[in-house]
Amino acid sequence: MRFARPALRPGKLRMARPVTEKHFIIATAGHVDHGKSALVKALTGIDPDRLPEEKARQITIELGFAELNLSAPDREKIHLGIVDVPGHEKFVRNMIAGVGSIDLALFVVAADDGWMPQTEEHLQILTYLGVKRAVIALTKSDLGKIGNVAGQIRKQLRDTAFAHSPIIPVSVRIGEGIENLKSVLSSQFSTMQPQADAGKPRLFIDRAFTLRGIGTVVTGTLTGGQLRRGQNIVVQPQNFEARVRSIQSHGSELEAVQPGMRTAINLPDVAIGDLGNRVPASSFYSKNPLGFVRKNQPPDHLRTGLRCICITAHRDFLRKFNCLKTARSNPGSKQLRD
Ligand SMILES: Nc1nc2c(ncn2[C@@H]2O[C@H](COP(=O)(O)OP(=O)(O)O)[C@@H](O)[C@H]2O)c(=O)[nH]1
Ligand SMILES: [Mg+2]
Repeated sequence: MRFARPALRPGKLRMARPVTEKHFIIATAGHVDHGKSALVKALTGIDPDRLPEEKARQITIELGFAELNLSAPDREKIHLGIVDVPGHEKFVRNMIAGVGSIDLALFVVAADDGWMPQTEEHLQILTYLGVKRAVIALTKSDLGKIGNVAGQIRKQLRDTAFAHSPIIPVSVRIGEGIENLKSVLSSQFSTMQPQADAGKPRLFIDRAFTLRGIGTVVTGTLTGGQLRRGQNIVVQPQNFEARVRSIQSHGSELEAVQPGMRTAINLPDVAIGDLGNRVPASSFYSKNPLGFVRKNQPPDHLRTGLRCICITAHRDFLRKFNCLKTARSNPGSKQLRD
């Protein structure tokens, strides 16, 4: 969602998109400066870096949003909501918030740099969160080394869910591969079913802010069911009811939104402080917190007493680690708890 602040101001009311259109959400992933935001702009015409600070520093800090309409080979219409995440390790919390409910990762590796620390970290996060599909964009193909880096990517993805994901060389500089990438995305989604409407809408909040004259707005990717204007929802984990005054998706005001759509809702009766001490921090209905642990120092196993950075979509903090069953835990082990 291109949330220049004026979004959610009174807009043209549109009916919900026809149900024949399939909605999916994709998110970028990959190391800082590998061309994620430039690729989103080349695909959609929308610059996902919208904050003045992002422009000044030429770096993505907050989540960015764009949308792309595609036609599947059988002419079915596909609508993609795109979440552009920051690649810098300082902002990995925002990355976690952005990839919470996605259908496919647009995993970016630059031809000049190859596999880098946050390429690896983002792969791990996507794996922890159970993302099963990816398309790999081998960006900056104008800078060469495509064959070498493609081989390196295949090696790194061996034994992961993305082992057989297509690798598409692209360059926004010379315009190479962009149309090919769109057609690969179309064929990926043509075989996928959009999320079913199970009548249980959940919106994991990835951003919340206040607009003057409008009040609190929260955004996220809708899952589980439809949300309608005027409907009452329950804010969790605080567990109170609130009324949805208006709904937008990608800047258009809608009567209703379907699962799998980027969604912004206006909750005029909710003070932003009611949503938690540091938003984005809540979800409607409950949803497991997203989080992982980044080891702060060698060695490569975790052991009781090791200081770790614990990162969730809400915050990060330093903690000493406790292994529940043994004094140390090796990679792949699932027995760790704070
Ligand atoms: N040569 C070349 N440079 C690119 C390409 N795509 C992006 N860049 C440059 O790489 C830098 C980082 O791009 P950006 O999209 O901000 O990377 P992000 O941090 O992954 O979002 C910018 O200076 C872009 O102009 C490309 O295809 N070729
Ligand atoms: Mg960026």
